[in-house]
Amino acid sequence: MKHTVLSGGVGAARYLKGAVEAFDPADVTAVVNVADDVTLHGLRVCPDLDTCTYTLAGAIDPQRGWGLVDESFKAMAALRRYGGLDWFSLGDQDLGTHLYRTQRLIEGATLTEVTSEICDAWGVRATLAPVSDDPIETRVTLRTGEEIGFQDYFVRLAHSVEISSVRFVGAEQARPSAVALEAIESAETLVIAPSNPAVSIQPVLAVGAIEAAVRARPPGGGPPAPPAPPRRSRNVAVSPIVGGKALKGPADRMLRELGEQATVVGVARRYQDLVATMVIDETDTESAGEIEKLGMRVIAVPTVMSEPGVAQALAETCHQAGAPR
Ligand code: FO1
Repeated sequence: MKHTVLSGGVGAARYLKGAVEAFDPADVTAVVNVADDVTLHGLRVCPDLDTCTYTLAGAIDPQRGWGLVDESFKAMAALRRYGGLDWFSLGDQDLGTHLYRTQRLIEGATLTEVTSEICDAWGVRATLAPVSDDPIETRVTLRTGEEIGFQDYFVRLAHSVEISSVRFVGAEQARPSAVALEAIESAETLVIAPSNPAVSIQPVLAVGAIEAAVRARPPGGGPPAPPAPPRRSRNVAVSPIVGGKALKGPADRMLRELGEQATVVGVARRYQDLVATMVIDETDTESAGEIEKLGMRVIAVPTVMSEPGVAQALAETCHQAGAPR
């Protein structure tokens, strides 16, 4: 049995924690977004990979959802003294991860290799596969017309400015990582995690071979087969929008600013060609009919993973929904 999850940051990390409780962690692979990655102070920082690693290791700061628990920020305070770039808070222990990763990349290791080494060191038994070892960079165009980097928008400006579009520089040329591609092709179940569809999942799918592999998975799981078009791959997506709101972060506002509906139906529209089953929260049950009209099967269950046991049950539900029958 293999359970593969297209992943961004906090929402995906919580889902993965449930998946490794539900299944043998060796059977769980996350294909992780790298387009939020940034080089600061000469260090390569990979927020989504680190959020997944620290969460699976039980070491994430539960309040912030990023960085390590019991963290200190003395290096940042020292940096501030010199007027250095301090809007992106790198914790003292977290810095060790970025130092190690950067040195290994300089030595010629791939991001896949370094990530595997970091996971081993934290005792993480699930596989975290960067979607690509090549750089991909999310760029955000503001309503004003100015284009800035993702972390500039997300952290420096606290995502408080209106946006009009996003693009993923390098995605077209990026080669999929071998581990990611194999995990998608061989998975019994492929799940799109409850991550921001516009800036966490889209840059994963923007790697052409990754989207093609997701589409090429065998059909099933949806409504009865119509004569045409062919049934969709039996993939499953979990909505990160519950009751019209993002559980964490600005996904709802971003989707609206990008001209989409910030509802479970809007999320389903994004994924309608890729998945046969949408998993939505119970509170959105009334939207099931509209999603079914898109030709998808709907499963409504508790999806708010701050409650104990929810993430594990969610992973089990997704696995059953996406496994061959
Ligand atoms: N998010 C913030 O809102 N402020 C920060 O200072 C910040 C620092 C940070 C450091 C390391 C890391 O791995 C993540 C960090 N994040 C921070 C979170 C992160 O940049 C975003 O939440 C994601 O990129 C969006 O998925």
